[in-house]
Amino acid sequence: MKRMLQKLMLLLAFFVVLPTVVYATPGIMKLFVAQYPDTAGSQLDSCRTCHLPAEKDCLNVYAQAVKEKSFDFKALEELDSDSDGRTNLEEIKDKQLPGSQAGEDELFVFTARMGNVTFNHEKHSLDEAYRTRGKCENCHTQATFPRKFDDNAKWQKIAHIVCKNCHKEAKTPNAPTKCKECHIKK
Ligand code: HEC
Ligand code: HEC
Ligand code: HEC
Ligand code: HEC
Ligand SMILES: [Ca+2]
Ligand SMILES: [Ca+2]
Repeated sequence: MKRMLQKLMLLLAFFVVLPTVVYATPGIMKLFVAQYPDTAGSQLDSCRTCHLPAEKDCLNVYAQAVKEKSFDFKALEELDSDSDGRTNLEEIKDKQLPGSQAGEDELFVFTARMGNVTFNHEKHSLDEAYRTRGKCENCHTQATFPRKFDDNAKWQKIAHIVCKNCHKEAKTPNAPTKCKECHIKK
């Protein structure tokens, strides 16, 4: 349990607190980029491709499949590991994340009939102005959002409490409180 915790802290440090630090075990990262050279320098050229959102042993659903197939990337190309309707290969070709429903790193778009809500996770977790700096529990508790972006789940109730309340308390026009400020129709 303690080891697991240490591992989690380690990963957390790499992905959330120190995203620019290069870590010294890039082996699997290199394997991936060698398999898909077009991904070099793209958002997929990042540990996040396989390690966020961590589901089991610090691996996301794509990485679990990678491990299961003993790093034979081709064997997983036709799967849709993250259930967002696109195969792993289609996503990799488009530089989209095969193990997460987020379209871009740290940018979650909740599709809604009212208009889509775009949530900037990085700013909400790291930027002082968002009043959450480092306090993951402002949003992640047993009763609120899980640490996995899932656009297929229904978040209206929780979002209208957690997101709206803080925005109201923040008392800044930068924190939207009106329907059409959060729900943007294209
Ligand atoms: C293509 C997917 C992929 C990428 C990209 C990737 N990893 Fe991994 N990583 C894995 C898999 C799969 C395992 C588990 C290997 C095993 O258990 O045999 C793993 C294991 C690890 C572990 C060991 C965890 C443990 O259980 O001890 C660390 C640490 C780690 N990766 C860090 C990184 C870092 C840092 C990067 C970026 C430089 C990275 N990984 C990029 C797939 C990936
Ligand atoms: C202001 C609210 C907020 C704060 C603060 C916040 N998160 Fe999140 N986080 C979210 C929401 C919303 C989601 C998407 C949840 C969903 O779709 O159910 C999410 C998703 C995630 C995911 C999954 C990413 C993915 O690609 O699926 C991880 C990992 C995560 N959070 C970690 C953290 C950590 C670690 C912290 C603290 C450093 C933190 N969060 C702080 C709101 C927040
Ligand atoms: C703990 C407080 C807090 C929570 C919880 C929170 N926000 Fe915010 N949010 C802020 C603040 C403060 C700002 C304005 C920051 C500034 O002054 O630039 C903001 C700004 C925004 C903005 C506009 C600027 C941007 O970043 O795009 C959007 C959209 C937004 N939040 C969506 C959400 C959604 C959706 C949730 C729930 C999943 C949420 N927020 C949860 C504090 C919060
Ligand atoms: C702080 C941002 C925010 C504000 C303000 C806000 N919402 Fe939402 N709303 C959300 C989020 C996030 C969801 C979750 C979307 C999902 O479940 O994928 C949501 C979900 C919904 C849904 C269900 C999903 C759908 O398909 O439409 C409805 C309806 C809705 N909101 C209506 C409203 C109305 C009406 C208002 C104004 C009274 C409002 N919202 C204000 C963020 C906001
Ligand atoms: Ca997919
Ligand atoms: Ca995806």
